[in-house]
This record gives sequence, C-alpha cells and structure tokens, in this order.
Amino acid sequence: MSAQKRVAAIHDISGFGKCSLTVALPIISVAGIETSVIPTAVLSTHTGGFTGFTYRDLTEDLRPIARHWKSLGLTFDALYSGFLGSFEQLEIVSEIFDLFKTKENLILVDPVMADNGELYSLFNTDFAAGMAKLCSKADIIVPNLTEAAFLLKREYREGPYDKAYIGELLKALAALGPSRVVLTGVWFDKSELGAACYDDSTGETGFALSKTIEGYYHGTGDVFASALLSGLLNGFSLSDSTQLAVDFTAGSIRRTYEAGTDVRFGVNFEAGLPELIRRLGLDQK
Ligand code: PXL
Repeated sequence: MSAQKRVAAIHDISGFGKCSLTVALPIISVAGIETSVIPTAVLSTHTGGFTGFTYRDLTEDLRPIARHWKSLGLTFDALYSGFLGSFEQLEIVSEIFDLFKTKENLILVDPVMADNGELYSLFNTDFAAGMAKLCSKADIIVPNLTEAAFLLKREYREGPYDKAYIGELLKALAALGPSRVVLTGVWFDKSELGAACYDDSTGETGFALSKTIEGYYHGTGDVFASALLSGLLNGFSLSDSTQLAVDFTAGSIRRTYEAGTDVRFGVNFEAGLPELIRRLGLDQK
C-alpha cells in the first residue's frame, strides 16, 4: 500500500449541526486520508439559524499548535481551511500556510463567510477583503456565488445564470491567485443545481449539475469541499472531483429532504459514505 495522504483541516468545531470539522473529519477519513485538525473555535452549534450558541475562540492556540507540528517535522499533502472566526485568524492561517507549503502540496481555501446574497452575521466587508487575500495563497478555492461576489467586491447577482457569466466569474476569481476555482450554487434553469470548475493552467471550464431539491440546507458547502478534496487527493481530475462532490452533496440533501429533517440540523451525508468509498475505488483496495 502506498503512503497514506495527510490533510491539516483548519475549521471551527460546531458541536451540533453537522458542519466544519464534524463534517470534514468523517468525509476525508472515509476517503482513506489521515485528517489532522486545527480547531479555530468551539461552538455549541453553528451560527446559521440558531440563537444563544456558545463560542470559545481558540485564536491563541493556532500558532502554538502549528509550531509544535513543525517541530515534529510533520508534512501535509493538503492544507484545508474553512470557517475562520476573525480577521486575526485569517492572518494566522496565512502564516500556517507559509509554514507548511511545499512545491507538491495543495492549499484549499473554502472562503466561508456568506450565502444567499448576504454575509453571515459575524462578518463584514473588511473580513471579505482579508479572505480575498488568504485566497491569493490558495491553489484552489471553493466559494459559493455570494462569496464570489464579496471576494471580487461585486454586486451579488441572482440566478438563473448563463455559461458566459459563470465563465467570466471563474476567471476573475482565478486572477485573485488560485490556479483552480470551484464555484458552487450554479444553476441555469430551476431544474438543476451544482458547481462549475475552472483550471487556469489549461483554461478548461467544467460544469457538474444535479436535480434541484427545494430548500436551504445548512453545512452543504463543507460537505461539498470535503468531498472535492477527497477526490483530488485520491488522484481524480478537477472535473471528476467536482462531479463526485456534487453527487455526494446532492444525495445528502435528497435524503434529508425526504426525511423532513430541520434544515438547520445539517444533511445526512453519513448514509452516502459507502457510495463515496465505491466512487473513489477504495472498496477495491
Ligand atoms: O458551514 C459553515 C459554517 C461553519 N462554522 C460555523 C458556521 C458556519 C456557517 O454558518 O456558523 C460556526
């Protein structure tokens, strides 16, 4: 068996509500990849739709954790950041990238900060500018359409979209620095929803769509980005990894819709893990 890949996942841990580390850990682990974590904060729930949640900030721990890892000589095949709670955390994560970046490894930034045309309550436009700076250090970014607008300081546009608009947006996002961009929440007509991907080194754009399911489901961005990274680290192309992540996320949403679960509670991605293992070809190994 070849050497196991290792990821450093830098997100908060929301105890309830299936997002960030409680999603990244199981998905990346099931993909056969060792998942080390740097928790940025501990919350009782995520911030989307719950009130009264607890929030323990771990900003002071981030540098010491990274320095300890460095002193141990640890290396990572990917550094994967998601929800970061403050401007200061953006700076520190940028330093952590510098500490562990190599020629071969991959930095994936999911610029978690907004959806449905609005910034999440904890963030402002300064934070969005800081996130754009962090994205400039990434090899790959995974914004939704709202985050894309804030990263580019543009007006958010409601769908339906067209291929020319999405293509231009992907190129503008790549011009921030990352050579690959995967944009989520893309749709051309109401029946299908998914993602678009762009590789600046080849100029190739791809689209991966799935049947639309009504409703706004929490944590799907984290499910998507974790599945995407799992595909990439298992040697799948950008477009195949994007399709894999769309199918995995859409399946998770469909099961949750059919069960009638409170949309704040996150999606049932767990039941899709055996299929993810099969799609990655890991059941043959
Ligand atoms: O799913 C993104 C996310 C992660 N972590 C926390 C959040 C959110 C989105 O609202 O609140 C704490």
